[in-house]
Amino acid sequence: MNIKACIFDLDGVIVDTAVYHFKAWQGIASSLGFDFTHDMNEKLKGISRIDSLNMMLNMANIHKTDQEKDELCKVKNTYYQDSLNNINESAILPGITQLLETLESRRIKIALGSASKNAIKVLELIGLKENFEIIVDGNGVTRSKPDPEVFLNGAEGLGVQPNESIVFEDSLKGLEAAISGGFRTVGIGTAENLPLAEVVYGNLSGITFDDILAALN
Ligand code: B16
Ligand code: MG
Repeated sequence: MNIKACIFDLDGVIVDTAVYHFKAWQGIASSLGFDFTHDMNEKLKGISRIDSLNMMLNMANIHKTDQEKDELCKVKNTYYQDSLNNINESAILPGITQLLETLESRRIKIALGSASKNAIKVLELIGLKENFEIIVDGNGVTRSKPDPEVFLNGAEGLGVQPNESIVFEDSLKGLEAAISGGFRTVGIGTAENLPLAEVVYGNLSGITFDDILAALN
């Protein structure tokens, strides 16, 4: 195995913002008169804003026009951006800072592969923007995860092959994207929620890069 790069998802892998997406969607659901549960949220993780809204409306059997959907997406993003006021480097998830330092010292390339259009703002707020050589986010892709576009663009930008790169993901849709693109995979979460990952960690606290390489071998 010759790993040359790591490509990280943002929300739920680098930073603890998945809960803010969840709360923002809960606000939208409650304005539409239904409860949005954790189980429903798990299905939305990793996909674009509009795809998330469409999935949520389908779950609740609610029909909206394209214009109404556009408005609901704007309101959801306002809720989400309001909660970003609380974000600073303390929201970086356990083990991430240490792992990024190790990767840099071992000259392993680092990219971001996120569905979020707020990715750069979040990276700036937590002070990690400069750690990423390539940032591919929701503004730079045309197809949402589980399409591999976001990760393939990241690998291409870094000049590495997918099978030389590890994708770190907290969502099933993101893992599907990584696998169909031919990447190695690390899941962040539970094996129950992320059965497709080659290895799953609850978080990366105390997990070294060598631990990860050994687990993928
Ligand atoms: P935005 P990731 C994803 O980010 C989130 O998991 C998902 O919940 C969110 O709907 C999506 O970004 C779009 O985010 O509304 O900020 O453009 O996990 O791919 O880093
Ligand atoms: Mg995520």
